[in-house]
Amino acid sequence: MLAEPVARDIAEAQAERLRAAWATPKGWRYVTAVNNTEVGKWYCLTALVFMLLAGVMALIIRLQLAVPENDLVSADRFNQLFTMHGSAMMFLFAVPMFEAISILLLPGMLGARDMPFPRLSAFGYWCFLIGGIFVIGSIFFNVAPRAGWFMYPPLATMDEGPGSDIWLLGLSFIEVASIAAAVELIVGTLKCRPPGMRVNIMPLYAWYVLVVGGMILFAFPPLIAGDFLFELERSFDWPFFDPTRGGDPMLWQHLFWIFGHPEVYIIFLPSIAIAAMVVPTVARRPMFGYSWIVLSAVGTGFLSFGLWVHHMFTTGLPSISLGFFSAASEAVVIPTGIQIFAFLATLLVGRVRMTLPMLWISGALAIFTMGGLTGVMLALAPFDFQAHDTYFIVAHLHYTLFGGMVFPVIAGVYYFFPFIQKRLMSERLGRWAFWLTFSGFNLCFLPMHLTGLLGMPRRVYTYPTGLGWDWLNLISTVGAFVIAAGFSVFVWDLIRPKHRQPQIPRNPWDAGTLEWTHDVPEEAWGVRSIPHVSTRYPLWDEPQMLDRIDAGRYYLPDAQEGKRETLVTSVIDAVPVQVQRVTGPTWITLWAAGFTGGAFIFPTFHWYPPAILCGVLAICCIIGWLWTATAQVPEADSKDAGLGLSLPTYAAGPASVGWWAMWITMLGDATAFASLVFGFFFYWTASPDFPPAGALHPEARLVGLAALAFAANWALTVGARWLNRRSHVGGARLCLIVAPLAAAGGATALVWSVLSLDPTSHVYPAIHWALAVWVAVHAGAGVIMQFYCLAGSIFGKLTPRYDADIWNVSLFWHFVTLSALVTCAVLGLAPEAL
Ligand code: HEM
Ligand SMILES: [Cu+2]
Repeated sequence: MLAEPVARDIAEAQAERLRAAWATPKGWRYVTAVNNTEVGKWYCLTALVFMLLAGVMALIIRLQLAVPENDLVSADRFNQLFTMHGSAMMFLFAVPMFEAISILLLPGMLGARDMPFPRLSAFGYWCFLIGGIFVIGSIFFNVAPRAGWFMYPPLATMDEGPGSDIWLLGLSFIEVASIAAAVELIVGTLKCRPPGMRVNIMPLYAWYVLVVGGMILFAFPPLIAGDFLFELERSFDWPFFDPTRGGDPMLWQHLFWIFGHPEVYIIFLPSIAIAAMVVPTVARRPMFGYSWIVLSAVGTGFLSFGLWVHHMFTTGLPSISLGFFSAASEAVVIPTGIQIFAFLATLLVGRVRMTLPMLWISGALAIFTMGGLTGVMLALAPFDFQAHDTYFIVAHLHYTLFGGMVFPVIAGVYYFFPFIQKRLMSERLGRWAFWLTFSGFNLCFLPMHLTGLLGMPRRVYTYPTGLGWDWLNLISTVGAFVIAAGFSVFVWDLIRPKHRQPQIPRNPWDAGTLEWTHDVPEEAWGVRSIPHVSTRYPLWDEPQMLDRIDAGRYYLPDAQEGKRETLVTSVIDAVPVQVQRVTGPTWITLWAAGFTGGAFIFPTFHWYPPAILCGVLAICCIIGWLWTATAQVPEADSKDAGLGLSLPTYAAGPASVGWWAMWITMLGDATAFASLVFGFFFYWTASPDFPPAGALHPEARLVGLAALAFAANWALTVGARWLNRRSHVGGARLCLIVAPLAAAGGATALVWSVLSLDPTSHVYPAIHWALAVWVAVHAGAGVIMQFYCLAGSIFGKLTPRYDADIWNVSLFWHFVTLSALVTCAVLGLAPEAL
């Protein structure tokens, strides 16, 4: 699997062409870059800045609590501070940080040139930046959300001012960006591995990306569905969580924690993934128990969806469910323990070098284990009854989050810094930072266990003296500032100018995985040529690989057409199947993100016309971006990919990465829809007056009509694809003209069927309305897609041979038709059944 060496001048000419194709824009156009290393760096830095801001808020919280009866900040300010601290740490730091690091490193680990959809990563990043500034910025205007990071109604419903709306809309916007990044990462892992890298030899990090990406896909949508309901309640008074009109605040708690518990593992698993890259390198031996780790990671992922009720032990649920969820919460210790023991085993049998990254990993293990132990205590319902909503919880959650996230991420920064800069961070400063942070952390949070057991509730802005809490709080505050000192040292070390420091060669830690072949920052092409891989640690097993990659002796050593290209391989065995053209620098993603931001941000102030305008403009930008850069008709059907291999340059349907992305996105979308349906049945089972006596029901005939129209639309869309494939272009276009009419008719009939119901009167009509609106909005998106295909067919972008677009659109409609039919069944049949 190696090409003959080529003459030096030919190799240089190839490299020049690659360099030109992958060049990062200079000057102010730099912001249009979409390359994963650039976007990944911005993403990491932004998440870090948000974390520092949230950290400053924590310091203010701690100052206020340092002594009893303090009045440094008012009660209202305090509420804003802890809400924003928690929300920013979770939504603007912990989850995005994983995606940021993955965007930066995953293509490297997989020997790919870039992610499959670079513009999508850039779009996700800009959405994150805009949304994050909006959410965090609210604290400077004294309008920040203040109902706690889980926004429980009715507190959050009754809160005057835009705070709760900022939380709901701003964070939904960021969640959508998180899902986009997750889709990209999953497809990247499944389809962009180097030839030969079967799933059972891919780096453990990639496995964790799959597991965590999948979890994001199933965990975030319930929260988005909840946000959707909650915002409808706040803006239009639809009473989803208002018990006086049939609503139920418990539904929010369920939806929130169905998201919220997996979220904890979404935060924690990527840190294990970082450790799984660091530990084998410092131990100088392959990771022990690879398949055990993979199985446990998958197992943790699954189990984490069955634990959410342990956050709701005190809400009066039946004791049978307390017992079940208590046992399930204890059970998750097993897969978590297996992963930790696998690390310990690797360290035990290896020759460990206590480098800086390893130091931070050891700190992480110690702290996380401690947090895990208090977790085991809290999973016992009777203990939780005592400790619930006290400082014991604050201690527990910070032990898990610092051990399971902050420390491993910092280890990752020390470990991967030379990947970005070819320079090492300072050993001396690193040790100072570690010991300050480690001791400060324990000084701050260890006493909180006791403060909590002595009865101090969380989220109180002050407390009277004489309860035995005074000195404990003072110690915690001192600890918090010691952490801050540790962090300052770390951040200084990170940003201090290092150009006088000598550059070191690539792979300073002598690691075995492919990311260290990347020649950053000099070369933006990722890898000079894409190697064939047959072991888990290719750089250890084939010491000449680096030189051969650089000599262009593997796949895609050239960019003959001046296009950005990477290899697509099969899902399980990584057999090369396609040369994928990936997108390059552009302004349009920035515009698209800006307008999408407007569409989410204006409604927080109830400015609907500009919001709608922004929405329309965002759609225009996205259409423009897709039209000009995706599924382009290639100049030739196939091309030489090196090593005598000729590969297609275009793929449609299940062979294409776009189709996979659509599938995965729609899984998430279907999960959000399922959460709404869950809401319907939740009310039905939990509420005695659902439907209320004498309630109006949706117009059954209209519902039936809607179902028929949606079915017809589906048949027409699939028919269009079928006809187009068989070169009946005229027939296909006709279908694409009639189908949108059917879809629009279906959506109209559905909304019409609920039109006489007053959604503000009771939750029964409100949930009908919510389902109808959900389907109608999706139908609208589907109609735009159908017209996009029609235009493609007319202007030669979609032909019988090159038909990826219509495959993706049919796939979209499979899902939306299913949700439309389920909605019709619920709306049409429920009145009969209830
Ligand atoms: C400098 C380090 C930190 C300090 C001193 C700190 C301090 C605190 C304190 C004192 C509270 C309780 C506020 C109250 O209940 O009144 C709190 C809450 C919280 N913290 Fe931190 N924290 C730090 C870092 C973090 C990190 C890194 C994360 C997550 C990655 C985090 C996530 C949270 C969450 C989710 C809450 C709950 C907020 C709520 O009750 O709504 N914290 N923090
Ligand atoms: Cu939990």
